[in-house]
Amino acid sequence: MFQMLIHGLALFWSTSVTTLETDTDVEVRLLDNQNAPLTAIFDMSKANDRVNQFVSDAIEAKMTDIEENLDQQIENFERNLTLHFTDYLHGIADKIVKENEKNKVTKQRPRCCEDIMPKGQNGIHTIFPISNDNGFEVYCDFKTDNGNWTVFQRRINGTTDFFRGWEEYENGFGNLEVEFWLGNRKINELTSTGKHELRIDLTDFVGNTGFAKYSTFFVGNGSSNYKLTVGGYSGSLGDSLKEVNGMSFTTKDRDYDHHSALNCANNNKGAWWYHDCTYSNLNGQYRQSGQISVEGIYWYTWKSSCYSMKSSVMMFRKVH
Ligand SMILES: [Ca+2]
Repeated sequence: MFQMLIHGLALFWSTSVTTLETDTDVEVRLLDNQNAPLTAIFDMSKANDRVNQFVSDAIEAKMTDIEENLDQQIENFERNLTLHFTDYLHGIADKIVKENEKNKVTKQRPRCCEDIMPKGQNGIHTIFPISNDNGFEVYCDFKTDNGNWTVFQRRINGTTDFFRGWEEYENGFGNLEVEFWLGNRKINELTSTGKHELRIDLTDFVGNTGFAKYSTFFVGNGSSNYKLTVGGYSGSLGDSLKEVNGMSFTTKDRDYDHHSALNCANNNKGAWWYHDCTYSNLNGQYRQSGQISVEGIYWYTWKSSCYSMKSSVMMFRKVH
């Protein structure tokens, strides 16, 4: 059912629509203002053409819109991609420049005593291990046995107390020019990069000297309680570290030794990689004369545990 207004007649028409002979003719029954039946025949062929044209125009317009829109989106995408790619390339270039600058600075910074130039006299230098950008001071020995040694322990006159607790041994104490312990954390840091060897030089009170060298030396980190790895002995003192290889560090306030009945640091009045307890005690008590019991600075395979040294120096260097 449908209604439509026809100009000039003011007729209302209602009723069904019937298709005539051709597919395009449509008969519509109408009523005039006296209710007399009238019939109007519409030719729908043009209407169909117009509908087809309208639909075709609409599709074409829509397609044009879509094409224009797509072109715009592709253009935006290309522009954004170019911008992002340019930013990305700039980012990479910046990183390369920064890395080169950092490497330049690193190259100028000595990582260990071996990197110090020129060598000159033994003495204190600031080094910058890989894991430590701030660096710290160490005492370098450029003379003994072809040099490049980092000294990490020295006893020469008893001016520094070595009977100390865990934290002080961890951080280090004393005076680098005189007597000191460099510190377990730094020793770990420095011996962690590459392979290192250890050298120990001892002097007694009548001028005898001796040395012990170990081709392998490494001190573990804090979570291993600064476990000692040492081996490959050579020298004149005998091997008094053999028993303590693989042991953690023990101080008077941290007992990691294997003696179940006592703390070896208290027993030997020192701090060391004690087993149960030890053939070496180079952080023991300083005595102005050599005679003392197991509390002194002793090296059992040279002078038993009853003789305390006049001097002790411990140092390491990188092995190539
Ligand atoms: Ca113990």
